[in-house]
Amino acid sequence: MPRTHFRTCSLCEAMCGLAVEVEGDQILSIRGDEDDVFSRGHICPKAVALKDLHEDPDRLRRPLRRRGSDWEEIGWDAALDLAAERLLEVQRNHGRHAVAVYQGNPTVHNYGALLYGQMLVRALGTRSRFSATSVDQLPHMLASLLMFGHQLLFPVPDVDHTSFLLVLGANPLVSNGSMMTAAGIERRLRALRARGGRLVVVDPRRTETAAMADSHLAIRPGTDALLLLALLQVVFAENLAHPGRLAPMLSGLDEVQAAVRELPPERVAAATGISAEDIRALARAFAQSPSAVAYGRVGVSTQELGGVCQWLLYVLNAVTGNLDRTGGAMFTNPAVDLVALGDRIGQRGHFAKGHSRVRGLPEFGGEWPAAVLAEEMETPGPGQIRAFVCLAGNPVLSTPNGARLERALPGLEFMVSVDPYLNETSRHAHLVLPPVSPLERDHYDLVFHGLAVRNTARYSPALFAPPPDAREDWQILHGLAQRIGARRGGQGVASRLMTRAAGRLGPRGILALLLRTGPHGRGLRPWGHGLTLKALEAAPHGVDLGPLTPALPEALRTADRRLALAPPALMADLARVRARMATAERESALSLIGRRDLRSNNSWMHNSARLTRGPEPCTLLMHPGDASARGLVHGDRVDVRSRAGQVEATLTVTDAMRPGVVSLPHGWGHDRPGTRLGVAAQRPGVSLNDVTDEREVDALCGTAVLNGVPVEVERSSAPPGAAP
Ligand SMILES: Nc1nc2c(c(=O)[nH]1)N[C@H]1C(S)=C(S)[C@@H](COP(=O)(O)OP(=O)(O)OC[C@H]3O[C@@H](n4cnc5c(=O)[nH]c(N)nc54)[C@H](O)[C@@H]3O)O[C@H]1N2
Ligand SMILES: Nc1nc2c(c(=O)[nH]1)N[C@H]1C(S)=C(S)[C@@H](COP(=O)(O)OP(=O)(O)OC[C@H]3O[C@@H](n4cnc5c(=O)[nH]c(N)nc54)[C@H](O)[C@@H]3O)O[C@H]1N2
Ligand code: SF4
Ligand SMILES: [Mo]
Repeated sequence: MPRTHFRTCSLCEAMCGLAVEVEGDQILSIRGDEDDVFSRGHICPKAVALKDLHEDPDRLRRPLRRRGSDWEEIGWDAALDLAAERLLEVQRNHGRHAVAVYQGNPTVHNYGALLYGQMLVRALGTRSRFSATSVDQLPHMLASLLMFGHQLLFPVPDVDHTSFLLVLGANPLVSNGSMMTAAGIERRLRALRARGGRLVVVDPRRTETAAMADSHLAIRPGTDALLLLALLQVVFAENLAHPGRLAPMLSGLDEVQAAVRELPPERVAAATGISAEDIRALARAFAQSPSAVAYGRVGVSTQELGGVCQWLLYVLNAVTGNLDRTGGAMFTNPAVDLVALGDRIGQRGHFAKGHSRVRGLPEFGGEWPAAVLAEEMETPGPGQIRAFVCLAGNPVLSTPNGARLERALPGLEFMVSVDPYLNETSRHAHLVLPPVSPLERDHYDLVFHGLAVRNTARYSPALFAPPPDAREDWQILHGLAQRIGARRGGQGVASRLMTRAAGRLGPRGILALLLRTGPHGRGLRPWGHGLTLKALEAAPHGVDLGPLTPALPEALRTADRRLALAPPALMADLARVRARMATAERESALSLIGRRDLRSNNSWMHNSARLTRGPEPCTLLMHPGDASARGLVHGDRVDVRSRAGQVEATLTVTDAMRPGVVSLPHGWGHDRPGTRLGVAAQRPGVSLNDVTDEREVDALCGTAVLNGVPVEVERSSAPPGAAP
C-alpha cells in the first residue's frame, strides 16, 4: 500500500514542505505539501531530485580508505579509530592548530551535523576553523554584530507585507531566497506587485528576478556601496530620514549623515553606471513608500566592499523607519532561538580578535577566511596546517582559486572528508566518511526557521530507516569527538560526561530540550501549554507561530543597548569606498560575476540526470557589444583568464548582461580525475573558482571577492575537439 510521508526539503533555505509517496522502499512521487503551514505547496525541481540522491549508486554507503590511487571499503569502527589516531598524531607532532576544520553549507541544513560539528571542533581544540561563511554571509554577520551586538541577529525582509522591495545582488526567483526563508518567493513577489507594491532590482545582469521587477538598475560590479551612500545622501538632504519609533534607540545618526554629505548621486553616477536621476528617484520612492525594505545577498556580500554594503543596507532601512516594522526588515521569533542560545553560552560573536598567520586577515567568530586556507597549508612554520577535516564541504569548487587549494591538499599528512560523495575535494582525503541520505534522517531547520518571513516550526522524522551499517552525520562526528577525547586523555570529568550525554540524547533529544526551553516552549514542566517535540510530531504539516512582530529595543545586545549606525570599523572602511570610485571610473577589463541555476545547488547536485538534462548551464554570458568588440559570436569557445587561472567555456551572447560584465555559474568543473560522479562527469562544466582570486578579499573582513573579478576573454586557443 502506498503511503504519504510529509517532510521539509533540506536542500536550500526555502523550507518547502514535501509530500513523498512511497511504497515499501520505493519512492513513487515527490510533490509539494499543500497543507504545509509555511510553503503551501511550493516546490522546485530540486525536491524531486531527492529521489535521485537517495538512489544514486555513486553515493557512498561505507567508509572509504585510500590505498595508493585506489580505495577500499572499511568498517565504521576501524574508520573512526583511524581518523582519531591520525588527527591526534598530527596534533602531537605539530600542535593542536595543525588540524584544520572546514564546515560546508549543508551543515546548516542538517541539525545533527551542526550540533555535533561544534562538538568535534571542541574536542580537537583547534583554532584553525574555516567554513563557507567567508564565501557567503559573513558581511551580514559582521553588520549584525557591530550594529545590533549579536552576529546572528538578522533582520529579514517582510516580503508579504512590504510596499517596496529593493533587491541588490540577489536572485530569489532562482535561489529561492537566502537569509530570507520564503518558500514560493515568486508567488510572494507577484502578490507584492498585485497589491500595488514595487520591486526594484540592482544587478549587473537582468536576472529572472529583475525581469519581473518594476525596474532594473544594471550596476557596475562592486560599486553598490557607492550607490547606497548616494541613496542615503538623498534621504538626508531631502529630509526623508524618519526613523520614527527607532529614533531614541539609534546612535551614530549624525556621523552617518556627515559621512554621506559629499556623495550626492551626481558624484557616483559614473562609477556605478546608474544615472543620478535614477538614484535620486529610487531614494525618494523608497523613503516615501508606506513601507519599504532594502535587501542584499551574495552579489553584494562576496565582493570587495561587502561589509560596507550590508552595513549600509541596514542603515538605509533604519533611517527610513523601516527596520523592525511591518513591511520592513523584521526580526524573527523562532521556536529554537539561536540568538538567545548564543547569549546563554556567552557567544554573541567577535571580530578581529586575531589575525591569520600568513596574510594577517582578521578572524570572524573564531573562523579564518576560506581565502587563506591554501596558503596556511602551504606555508611552513609553526601553526602550519598539516591535517584537514572537511565536513560537508567542497572547497576545491567553492572557494576562490580552488585549483591552488587542490594543489595544497596532497601535501597534507592526513585528510578526512565527511561527505556522501567522492568528489573534487574528498578525492584528496585519506578517508571518506559518508553519512546517510537526507531521507534517512530526521530534520529540523535550526537555522532557517530563524530567517523565515513567518514564524513557524516543523519537524520531519526520517522517511526510511537507515541501513544497518550506516551512520548519520552526528554519529560520525560524535564518534570522532569521543575517540579524540578519550585518547587524548587529561579530559575533565565534566567534558567526558557531556560527550556521553550528547551521545545518549542525539540531536533529537537536544532538539526536544531546545524546543521546550525556547520562546514558544512548554518549559520543563510535564504538562501545560507550549511547544514540545511531541506537539510537532503530531503536526506533520508544521505549526504556525504567527507573523513577525517588532522586537526592538529588547532584542539589541550592544553594550549601550542602542543600535549602532556608525560602528568605527565600518566608518573607517569608507576610505576604501572612496578609492573604489576612482578605480571604477577608469576600469577597462571585463568584470566576471557568478550566477545560480534553479536546477543546481552549489557544487553537489550535478549527479542527478533529471537535473542536468537540457541546455548546457555552464556557459559564459556576455553582452553583444563586448562580443563583437572581440570578434566573438554566440557558441564560440572562449578562454576566460584572470591572475589566478583560466577556464574554457562556451559563449552565450545576451543583452541581459551589462556591457563590460560577464557571468559564469559556480559549482561546476566535474572533469577532475579520480572522482566517483558518473553523471556529473558527463557534463562537467568548468569551475568559476579556478578563475576567482584568493588574493582578492574584502579587506575589512576577509570575505572572498567572488563577484567583480577582472578577466580577459578571447577565442579559445585549444585545438578543436580538445574541449570536453
Ligand atoms: N564563485 C563563487 N563561489 C561560490 C559562491 C558563488 O556565488 N560564487 N557561493 C558560495 C556559497 S554562498 C556557498 S554556501 C559555498 C558552498 O560551498 P561548500 O559548502 O564548500 O560546497 P557545496 O557545494 O555546498 O558542497 C557541499 C558538500 O557537502 C556534501 N554534502 C551534501 N549533503 C551533505 C550532508 O548532509 N552531510 C555531509 N556530511 N555532506 C553533505 C556534498 O556532497 C558536497 O561535497 O560556495 C560558495 N562559492
Ligand atoms: N537553485 C539554487 N538555489 C540556491 C543555491 C544554488 O546553488 N542553486 N545556493 C544557495 C545558497 S548557498 C545561497 S547563499 C543562496 C544565494 O542566493 P542569491 O544571493 O539570491 O543568489 P545568486 O544567484 O548568487 O544572486 C547573486 C546575484 O548578484 C548579482 N551580482 C554579482 N555581482 C554583483 C554586484 O557587484 N552588485 C550587485 N548588485 N549584484 C551583483 C549576480 O548577477 C546575481 O544575480 O542561494 C541558495 N539557493
Ligand atoms: S526551493 Fe529549496 S526547499 Fe523548496 S523544494 Fe526547492 S530545493 Fe527544496
Ligand atoms: Mo551560500
